[in-house]
Amino acid sequence: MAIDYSFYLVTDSGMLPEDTTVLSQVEAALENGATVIQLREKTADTREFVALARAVHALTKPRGVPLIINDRIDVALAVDAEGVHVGQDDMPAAQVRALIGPGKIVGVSVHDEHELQGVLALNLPGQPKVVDYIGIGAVYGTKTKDLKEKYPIGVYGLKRILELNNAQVETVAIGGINPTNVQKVIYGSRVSDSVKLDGVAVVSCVMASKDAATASRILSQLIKATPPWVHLQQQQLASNTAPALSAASIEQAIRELAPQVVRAVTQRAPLVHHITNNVVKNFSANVTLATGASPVMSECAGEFADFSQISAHAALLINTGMPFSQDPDDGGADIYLGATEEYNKRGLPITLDPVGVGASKLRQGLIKTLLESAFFNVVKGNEGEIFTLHRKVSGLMTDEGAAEVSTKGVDSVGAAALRTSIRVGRALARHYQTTLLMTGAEDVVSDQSGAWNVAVRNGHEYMARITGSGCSLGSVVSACLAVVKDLDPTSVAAAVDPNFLAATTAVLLYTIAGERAAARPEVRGPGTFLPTFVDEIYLIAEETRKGDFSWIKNAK
Ligand code: 3NM
Ligand code: MG
Repeated sequence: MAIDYSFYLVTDSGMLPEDTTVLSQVEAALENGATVIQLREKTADTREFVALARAVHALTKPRGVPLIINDRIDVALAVDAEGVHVGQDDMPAAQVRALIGPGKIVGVSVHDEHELQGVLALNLPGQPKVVDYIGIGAVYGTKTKDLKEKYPIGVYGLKRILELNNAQVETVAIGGINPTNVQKVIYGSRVSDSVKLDGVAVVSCVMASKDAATASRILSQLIKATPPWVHLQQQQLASNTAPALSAASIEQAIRELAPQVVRAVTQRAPLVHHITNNVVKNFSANVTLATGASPVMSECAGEFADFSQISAHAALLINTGMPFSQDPDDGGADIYLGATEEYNKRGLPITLDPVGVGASKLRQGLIKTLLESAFFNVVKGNEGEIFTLHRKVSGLMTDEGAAEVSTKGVDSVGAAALRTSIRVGRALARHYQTTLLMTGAEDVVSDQSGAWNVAVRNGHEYMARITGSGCSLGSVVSACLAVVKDLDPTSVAAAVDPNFLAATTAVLLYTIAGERAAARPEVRGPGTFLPTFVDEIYLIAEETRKGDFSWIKNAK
């Protein structure tokens, strides 16, 4: 009989809130969507464990939910549980199967490719399975289990294991999974319609919850729902084999559509919710207003849900220039993830600006957690930041190109480096399934399929001499993202990825405004440039609103 592994709860009596028991938490989860229960009691005496197992079985069995016992084959046999789960240091799976017989479920923990091969080798062709499913982890850092040397494998490590398993045994992911990241775990690891996770396993997000019923219900809904951002991923899967488009056809599409995006910003006045750093808040707010959009700045988790519902045209910008916490493991990722959850689940666009990712390990950990937990429509950064993402965060970097990239500063790009930039941008865009914008002397945009790549040559050196010009470009990207869904990008010859269109439009508006400002007679240096730059963004937006699209002719 097929087992529904989709919402797999693992118990832990060591983290129960006051006035709850393992039984009460399990019952709340069963009433709210849990499809498998694993009893994992590392410290219980045998008699106590058997009694608890019997009581839990009395809850699961009438509901048709399998009860799986961690490690203790004797306990599983004693209560006639539906299965056993063993770790790599427990009794070998073949022995477990021999003891509990053919009709039961056997699961094994797997942390890497080597352990996967060990498990797959046990299942011989033409014979009943020794191992039915694997628990793959830890996906994220977790305080529930001491994982010793075993680092979190991340969503992309998980995906590699799913690929190698190739649906030979069923799969659940475990480790640090909760409502803020569960959809990324499920969809970010998906290889194809048939090679994907069968379920997610959680401990603390239910067992340590004061309201296990609500926690379970929220998790169950997220597991069942298809996230609004998934259609973009599917486009990517479909277009992975598409040939790269010619530069001329990309340019033609952008010239046609970019003014329409800017006009939509002036018409819709989208909300751009910033979680950003103190240095640039004021400037970013002014730049946002100049485009015709409305800025809001909030780092207050309690209002993220409300902000994400103020307008159908809203976008979130996350700028990591001021991490929230001292925690070297994640730099306060919880605050950011509270916001990404709200915007992701409503299908509203999010931009990530990984400011200063090269500066500290804390930021690298934070940004890795964000990229592996949420879906970002656009990731934008300067050359140094994007190369750091590639080299130190993504795990993508091979020796190929390493020397070339590592010797590059953040200030200038030569002709050879432009090729490197495009290659790195494209690799990251595909890896993170996002549009990637790398700013530099030439700004490079790559869409998530790798088919669309463009380099923009507009701008002025004063832009690098005022503070916040990179950060505020993120505001303009977000404003464009918030309205781009209203356009019909299929109306041009080649269908344009809307995220790519928004990012490219923002760069063009921003850098052409910079050029125009620098050319004004009253501008004598960065100080006079700054207010004039804001003026020119405003003036371009105003011209465009009135139907004058001529500024786009300056695009290089
Ligand atoms: N096994 P939480 S991680 C029980 O990687 C367990 O094998 C893991 O707990 C593995 O959902 C883990 O609270 C703990 O992070 C998962
Ligand atoms: Mg064990």
